[in-house]
Amino acid sequence: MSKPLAVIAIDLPAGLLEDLRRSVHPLVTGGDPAAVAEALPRAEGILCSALFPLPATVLQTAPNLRVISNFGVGYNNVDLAAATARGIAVCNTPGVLSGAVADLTMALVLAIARRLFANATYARGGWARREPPPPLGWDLAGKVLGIVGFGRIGQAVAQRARAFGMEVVYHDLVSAPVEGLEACVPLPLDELLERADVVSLHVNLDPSTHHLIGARELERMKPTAWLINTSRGQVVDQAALTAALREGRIAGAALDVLDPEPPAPDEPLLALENVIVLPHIGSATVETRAAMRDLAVRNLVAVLTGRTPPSCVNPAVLAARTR
Ligand code: 8YV
Repeated sequence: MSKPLAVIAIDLPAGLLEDLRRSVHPLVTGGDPAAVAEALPRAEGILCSALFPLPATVLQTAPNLRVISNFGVGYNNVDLAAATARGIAVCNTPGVLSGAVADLTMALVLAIARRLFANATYARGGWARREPPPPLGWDLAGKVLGIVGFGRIGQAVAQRARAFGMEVVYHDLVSAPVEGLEACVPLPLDELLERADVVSLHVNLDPSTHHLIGARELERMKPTAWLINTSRGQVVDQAALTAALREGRIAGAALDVLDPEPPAPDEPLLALENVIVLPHIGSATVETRAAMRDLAVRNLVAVLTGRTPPSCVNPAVLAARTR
């Protein structure tokens, strides 16, 4: 029997590609957009980065598609309604990257609190002159971290912040106590914004979270507070954030995600001193990227060989197939 055809739009290590070839025939490997577009009309599956856009117009070019296996937890790149209507399973890689994203978030909290970037600049410049002294930071113990989105990643951040002695408040649609995190306090969003010394965003991007943080929300934050975003750029109204930062209405922002990515070279946020921008590296560790690749391959192969994938966001599609 011939093997199902798939587009593999990320680089896979040789061993994993060999495993995949046992049950799937890769039409393309690697992320060349022209090669991917040419192969899509024949593909039954696609494995791609969670940042690779798959709107309905692109899905229409792929009449044989049965599975989209995202290399990432976010799946806002896919028109889920259109995929579901077509019976296409949409899979993602939750869990395996929570620790890495939480570590990065904590690194940013620490960098903000201890003014790491300002002090590193000082060491190269003003240290020899000794005056003024290096900028002072602040202790984490007793400070309030406001976590918006208390899913796997938000909870992993909370565990780390609690270990540093921070108070954690959170906002989520569901606020049932989480085992081991009973000390974390659920709050309405406005109250969280008013209380937090650092606000950190960990929501999925969907219509309900698009521009969740805009001018009104930024207005509620303390002038000394920082905003961290490691979720998706579009969760924040970037123009409103830029204005708030320029006018000193909040102290600063640490952004691992922007809208769009990559930003234009003249993106104003890149030039502001009270902003740290990183190039979307939340999951970018050797171990985590390997675990994400494994899970994405398992999802793809499972659907294409008629088995249940480890992680599917529209499982009703699979149930419908077995009926
Ligand atoms: C990207 C991510 O997938 O998991 C997500 O939702 O945004 C990231 O892990 C990764 O950068 C690959 O492009």
